[in-house]
Amino acid sequence: MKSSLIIGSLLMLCSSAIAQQNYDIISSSDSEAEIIRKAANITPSPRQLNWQKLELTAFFHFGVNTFTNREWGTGKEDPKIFNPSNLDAIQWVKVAKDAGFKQIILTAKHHDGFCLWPTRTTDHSVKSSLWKSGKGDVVKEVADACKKYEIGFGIYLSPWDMNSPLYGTNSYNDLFIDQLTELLSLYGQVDEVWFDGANGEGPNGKKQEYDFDRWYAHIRKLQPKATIAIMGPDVRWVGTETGYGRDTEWSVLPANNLSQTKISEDSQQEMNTKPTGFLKGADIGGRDKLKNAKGLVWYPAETDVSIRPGWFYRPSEDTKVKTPEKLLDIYYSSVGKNSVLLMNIPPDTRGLINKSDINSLNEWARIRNGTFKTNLAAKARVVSSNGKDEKALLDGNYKTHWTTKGTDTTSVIEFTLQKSATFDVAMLQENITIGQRIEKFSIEYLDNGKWKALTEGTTVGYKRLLRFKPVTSEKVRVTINSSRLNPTISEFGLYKQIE
Ligand code: FUL
Repeated sequence: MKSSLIIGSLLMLCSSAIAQQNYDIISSSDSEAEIIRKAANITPSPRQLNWQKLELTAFFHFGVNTFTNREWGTGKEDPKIFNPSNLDAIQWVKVAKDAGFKQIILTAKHHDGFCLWPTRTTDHSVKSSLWKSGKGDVVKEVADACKKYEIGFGIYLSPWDMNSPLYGTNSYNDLFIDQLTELLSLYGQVDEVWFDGANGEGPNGKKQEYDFDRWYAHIRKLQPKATIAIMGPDVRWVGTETGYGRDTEWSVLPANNLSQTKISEDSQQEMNTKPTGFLKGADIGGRDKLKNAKGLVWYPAETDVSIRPGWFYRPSEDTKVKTPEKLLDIYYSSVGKNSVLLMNIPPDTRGLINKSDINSLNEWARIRNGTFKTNLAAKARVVSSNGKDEKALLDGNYKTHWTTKGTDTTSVIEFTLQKSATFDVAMLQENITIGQRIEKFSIEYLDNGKWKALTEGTTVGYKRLLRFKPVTSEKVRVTINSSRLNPTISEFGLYKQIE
């Protein structure tokens, strides 16, 4: 599929059923100032907004690779090797829910083509395995567990299929549609469909031309609320699988640079550590990137990472599970940088999440919950230069926001705490239902009557978290140095990270 067609469908699909617009067209007569004004007014679609608010989502990579200790299978695996001794999807989902995840995504089919549900499209599935004498359905068990715990359910369906004899022919696109039909109509609500970028050769050495347009339209028809991620129009891959997003993260990007083909080529590696292709670079949506744009689109970043070195479970990695401190750092560098975190927690050969992973997740959740429980600025007195609705900054309601009067794009907001407090984390949230606008800000604190620099940043977006050495003060001020249009802030917070 040509990338220009994908971009066309990106724009078309983004536009369906939205009140405000999550894209805009640039005309050749638009000045640079007009392009920036347009960018500042682009807003997420309702499904993109709901997705962004999840903040934490989890991946379950599970399949034949779990039993072969491989990252990528071959497609030639005997389905009989899939035989978890004690599979309990309720345990998986409870572990995820307890750790704060709001949605999970299951690898219904990975690149090896083995299907975790008894599909009618191939025998290469749980149906041919020894597990539950071929009568089991992992997709159903996970979907039901998500309903029980009231968290979102998503599916990963790998376009690349190393097993299907049809791969590399037009009929594969039909087979893929049939697989989508099963997954999107037999298991209740599906909240996210995740298409991997990896696209290698099938069993006959052929590569496939994916019919993305047809797949997207089919998903919209069967599950209109589902976001389509990565090789899809709603959610963008941040560009690395390390868990670390960029400091400057714009959700509005030039549409003409969005080559899905390029994403696909760039992800032909088992574990990406560096941004590749057009996703490379510290800032992919800044003014210099927009000035030659043909169109603009809301295309927010998702940061995916595994809690272990690999995506699938291996016993040898039980001692290499990321520590709670590392997970915390990843949290600040993904959720705290205008992105949604997608963390993989791979079930083991028993079909259970391993103790080592649970311990790390629980401790991580304890630190996060303890830290963000008390906003030390909650009862502060607020004044701002040429600003309005200061109360909105601390009302705990994302929908209300502070902004500037007239056409001001800069401002200083001063917070006087009820009493002096010690803090080492600051939080800012822009109201993205108005648009993403802030380009540069700094935060200072009053120390013995003198303002001292605390931290600074560029973009804010849905959420920006900043860590610094603990300081004790009763006055803090946020300076917005530059913004694409009137800046907005929905919420502000100061916190002390707990031990
Ligand atoms: C990559 C895949 O190749 C990995 O195996 C994994 O599924 C990851 C989430 O995406 O592109």
